[in-house]
Amino acid sequence: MADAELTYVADFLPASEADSLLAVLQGTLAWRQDSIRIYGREVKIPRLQAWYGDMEASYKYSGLDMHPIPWTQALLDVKHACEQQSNSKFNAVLANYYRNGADGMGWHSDDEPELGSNPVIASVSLGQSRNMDFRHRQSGEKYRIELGHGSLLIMAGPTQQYWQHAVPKSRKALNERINLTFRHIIPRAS
Ligand SMILES: O=C(O)CCC(=O)C(=O)O
Ligand SMILES: [Mn+2]
Repeated sequence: MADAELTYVADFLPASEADSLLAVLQGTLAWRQDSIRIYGREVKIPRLQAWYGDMEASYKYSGLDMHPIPWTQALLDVKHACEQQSNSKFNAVLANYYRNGADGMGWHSDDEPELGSNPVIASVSLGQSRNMDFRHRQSGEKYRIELGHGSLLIMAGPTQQYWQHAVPKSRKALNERINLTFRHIIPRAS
């Protein structure tokens, strides 16, 4: 892919570790279904989310003010593994819980100002494999990759500047999937 820097590590977590992490996160994270305003109407987003991180990492996501909950040990362990693999530091994670094929995430880039330019984002996938689609903002060129159980996708360099990504809904009866996207939020001056 031109104008992108993507690394996919299929076997980032051994299957048994990925299995137990999925169960732990399912049972222990503070999952919530947020709403966004579209044309003045409150619409529930089609997935559950939870935002964890260092206190310095407050963040706006799709117009929502997200205040991080302090790290759990399970999240810290994955964070450290992601930091080693990507040679980067993270201070927050957005956890996404896709309950079935009717859950998904629309086209967007992770290009909020709090992430700075050329952010490194480490994205761990657990459970049901789901597709991630990429679409180049200028050329419209498209790519699809499948994000498997225990995998890591690192997005870096100009990826967010030139490409949008999405997790499309599916009419198939899909099982649940948890995704963790580790980010580095530039602390706000206050
Ligand atoms: O679920 C995924 O793999 C993608 C999540 C994502 O793009 C995000 O949280 O910004
Ligand atoms: Mn994203």
